[in-house]
Amino acid sequence: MIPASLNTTIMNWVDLSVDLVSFYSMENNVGTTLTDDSGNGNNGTISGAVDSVGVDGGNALDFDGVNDFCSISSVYNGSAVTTISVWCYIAAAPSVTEIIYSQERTSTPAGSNRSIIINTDGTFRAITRNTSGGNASIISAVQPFPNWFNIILRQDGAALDLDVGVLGSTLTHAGAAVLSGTPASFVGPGRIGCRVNIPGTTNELFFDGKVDLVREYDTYKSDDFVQALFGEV
Ligand SMILES: [Ca+2]
Ligand SMILES: [Ca+2]
Repeated sequence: MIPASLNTTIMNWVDLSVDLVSFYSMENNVGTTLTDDSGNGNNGTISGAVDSVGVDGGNALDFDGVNDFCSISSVYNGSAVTTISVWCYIAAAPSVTEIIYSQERTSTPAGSNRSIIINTDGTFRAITRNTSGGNASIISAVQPFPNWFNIILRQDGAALDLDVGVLGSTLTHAGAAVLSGTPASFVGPGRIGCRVNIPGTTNELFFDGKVDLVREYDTYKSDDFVQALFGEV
């Protein structure tokens, strides 16, 4: 049996940069520029969110739940195959549904999206869409607040997975779902901290909490890989 400490070391050898499309460590933002640390130049724009202490001991962005968000226009790979990992700090279950991360479909109806959501009952939800607007989604167990959480959405065409980890605890596979129909592809504008609609014109479901270490990959990563993502912090 491999000791837990050694196992952690092995997981840390996984190269988290392979297939990386974008990475927002929040360490290198300048003014309203959300800096992509992947080297792919997929910078975004910060609207309202402010610097705060991150899960990595560095910086995070703090969203007020009122009108703060980040827009990412050029990041997405247009694919139905992805792994998205987000760390977020949430003080308590929200009084209204909030969107932590969202991407827009290329096909109509516009605004239907692939999203990571925090529900009022304290569960997380991952959702994706087909080209007709139908969806598949997974809802996690009720989470312990306040905490930092690592939420990982994986999609491989029709297959959707959600993993949720609590800082200092374990990463748990929350479930899997199968999408009917033809999986939609996704492009920008994406959002961190609200849903993909034009802010100010609809119910944006703004996120109240902190976000750090956001990564998107253009492949469906293995269970070992997502454990390594969780083990990074
Ligand atoms: Ca604000
Ligand atoms: Ca950080």
